[in-house]
Amino acid sequence: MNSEKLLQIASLFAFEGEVVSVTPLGEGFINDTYVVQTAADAPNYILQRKNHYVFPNVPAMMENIVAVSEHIKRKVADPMRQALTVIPTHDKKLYAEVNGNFWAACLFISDSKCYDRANSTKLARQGGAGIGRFQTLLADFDKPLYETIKGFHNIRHRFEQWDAAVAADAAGRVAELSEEIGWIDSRREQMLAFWSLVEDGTIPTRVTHNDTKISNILFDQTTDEVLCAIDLDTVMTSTSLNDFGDAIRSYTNTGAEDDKDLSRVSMDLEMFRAYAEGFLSERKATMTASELEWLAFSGIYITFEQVLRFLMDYIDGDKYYRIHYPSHNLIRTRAQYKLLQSMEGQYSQMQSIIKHLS
Ligand code: GN1
Ligand code: MG
Repeated sequence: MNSEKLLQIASLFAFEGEVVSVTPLGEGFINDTYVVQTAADAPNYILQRKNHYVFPNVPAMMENIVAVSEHIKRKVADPMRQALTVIPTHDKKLYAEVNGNFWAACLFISDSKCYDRANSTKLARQGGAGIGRFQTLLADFDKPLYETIKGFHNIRHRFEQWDAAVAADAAGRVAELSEEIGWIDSRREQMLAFWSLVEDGTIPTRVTHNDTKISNILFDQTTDEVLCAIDLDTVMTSTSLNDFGDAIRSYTNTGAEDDKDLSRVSMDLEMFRAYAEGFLSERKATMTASELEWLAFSGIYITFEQVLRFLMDYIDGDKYYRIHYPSHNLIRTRAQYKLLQSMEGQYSQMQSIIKHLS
């Protein structure tokens, strides 16, 4: 999008100071994100075009984000840096609708940094503590949250979508994917059995982030402590295990999420231990026995779900995730599958680590 258009959109929001530039930021798969630079002493901002295909009800999603952020702000020492501050439009809306696209803005948090990969066990421990704290801060949040993506981490729902996608074969790719499709089908019963424990209440639900990969977390520039979870688009009620599992999928991977060299991809057990230590230091006291029992499995569950979602999008013809080349979703599928196998191979060690820590 050209910079004049972006400046025009930025002018709809109640920013302090004169906007001098709007430039792209980061590698999100879903939304388009920009930094809004302002003149002199005024703060900078984040401007996002929310993906309307992925999030059908952006206004309701923005209400979730504000409600959760205000709740957190009331409890933390530095509310402007430890929670998101949504900036409304001049006419006091939480979003601007421009030619059918939805835009939203928030304050750019100062002295913060973001990582694409976890580079030390210290960072993993901080990340785990940060998400544990996020869940603890929201433990008494009692307003209903809108379900921004239906059945987001619900594998029963995902299998329904999967069966429909394979049957439709929209991009004509199913015939060449029998091996990969087998990876999904062979684990169907196991994954549904886990999810039925959430459905029957054996595993409780709470307010959760649902997209805890490391690039969605802001760390303090100097201390590397977690400041704030950003990307609150998927804050919803779900099992808190999903936040742990999705982070394990991200922090422990010795390769990239879309690594073409599968020999680089595996789960680093020391990173697993460190993330678990951090997470449990905040959450242990409030977790049920069933949550602790299934905590290690949640890494496997979310990584499996990610294999399914990348492959399903490839089968669908690449409609959901942003891709950089035609086979990108297939490459992502294979790399995440390699990670899944590595987790499955180390599952008993993961379980003993959790047992030892809890
Ligand atoms: C997407 O929005 P982003 O890039 O943080 C996706 C996650 C996936 C992730 C894979 C709303 O996250 O669920 O795990 O890509 N978010 C949505 O990296 O689908
Ligand atoms: Mg996201």
